[in-house]
Amino acid sequence: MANEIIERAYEVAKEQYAALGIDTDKAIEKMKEVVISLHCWQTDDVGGFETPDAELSGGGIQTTGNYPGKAHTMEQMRADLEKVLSLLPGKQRLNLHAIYGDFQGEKVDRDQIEIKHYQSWIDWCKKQGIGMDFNASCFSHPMADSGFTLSSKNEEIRSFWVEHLKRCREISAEIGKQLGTPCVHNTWIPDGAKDTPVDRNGHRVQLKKSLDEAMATDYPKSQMKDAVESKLFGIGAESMTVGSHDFYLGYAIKNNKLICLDNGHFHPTEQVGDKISACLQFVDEVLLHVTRPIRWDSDHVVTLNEDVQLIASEIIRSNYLDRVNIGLDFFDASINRIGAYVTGTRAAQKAFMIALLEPTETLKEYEEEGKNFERLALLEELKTKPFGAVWDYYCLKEGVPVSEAYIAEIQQYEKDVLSKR
Ligand code: RNT
Ligand code: ZN
Repeated sequence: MANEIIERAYEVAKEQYAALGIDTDKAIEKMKEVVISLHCWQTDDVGGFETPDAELSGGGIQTTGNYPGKAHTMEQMRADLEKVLSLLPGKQRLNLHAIYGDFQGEKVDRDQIEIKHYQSWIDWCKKQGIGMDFNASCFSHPMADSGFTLSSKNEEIRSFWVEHLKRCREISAEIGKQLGTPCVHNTWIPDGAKDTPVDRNGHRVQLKKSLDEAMATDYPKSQMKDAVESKLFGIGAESMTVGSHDFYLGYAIKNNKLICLDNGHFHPTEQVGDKISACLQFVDEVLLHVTRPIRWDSDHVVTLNEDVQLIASEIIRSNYLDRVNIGLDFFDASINRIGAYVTGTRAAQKAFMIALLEPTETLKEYEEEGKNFERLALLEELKTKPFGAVWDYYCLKEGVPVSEAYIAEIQQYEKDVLSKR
């Protein structure tokens, strides 16, 4: 598309939104505050670098597909991430799992990791000018094979994971310190039961004890922030999840932690968008794992659907951008992974841009006056306003491929780089 057409379309869109009282330039400016943390694990199907060609195993999460070209080494992963960053407008962060350490061919077990194993990632982030988030990896490990980690009744297993978590938090604090932006550390564990357990309580007592032990050290909020991620069920853990939403919401409120809301982790008709303003009455911040569950927590590539739209709109309507940390959590191994990444991230960004182009004040007025037909009608009409022209112009201004132009760039990258792996 010629720049001139993009600019012309933008001018028309600008006038149309102005008629609704919306300043599109301001919306574009506000997109600076929409910082998305890129989950590194879409580049290699949650494999990690502990052993050559490590694969996701256990933990009730699964990737499906074996599309060629996945990242096998740190260099490949960084090249992929750089490609992704070059195709996205706005600012991002990196979200790294502990299994992606720079282990230099050494076998470093999870209870042995140190800051030195992540220094090259910190340096990489510094070079990119981005912040970094971190995650304990409590899956794909023999110590997780029993189905229980931090909630295990086996003391050897439990203390192994407590040590891992302690170290991950310490590493996170150092990451935040070096990069000058707080590192959000997320704890998710797969613990649960395939069949109806009798001692649910026993495991929850263990989990609380483990979290208390692992989080005993306080770090300044300027360096790291803890998040805890709940889940409804996992494959092989269909009957009970120890770290359920009730459990972690309680833990987060009591201990002033962030609650992580992954929109694949609830009953299918529950809306994470609805939970944001509920949780934020009681916790300072939330972390989001934006994903697309299909029939189960399938972690499909995010698309611009109503679930994601509600999440974005709720944040913008309530002016909560500074209390919500936006992360992604999808991993599709059946298509070009870089393409998956860029499409999914752009979809999340688009949802925020649409939210920023809403005449919220007018809608609120209708609502307060009981004019519910008017509210419904305006919400419907907004769906066909020329949002795409604003999005395209934003991409143009940001110097990234506009609209579908990124497809060709990814095809080229596949030809030049991915297909040679
Ligand atoms: C699993 C959780 C968790 C993981 C990542 C890899 O169901 O969503 O966030 O997907 O930590
Ligand atoms: Zn998640």
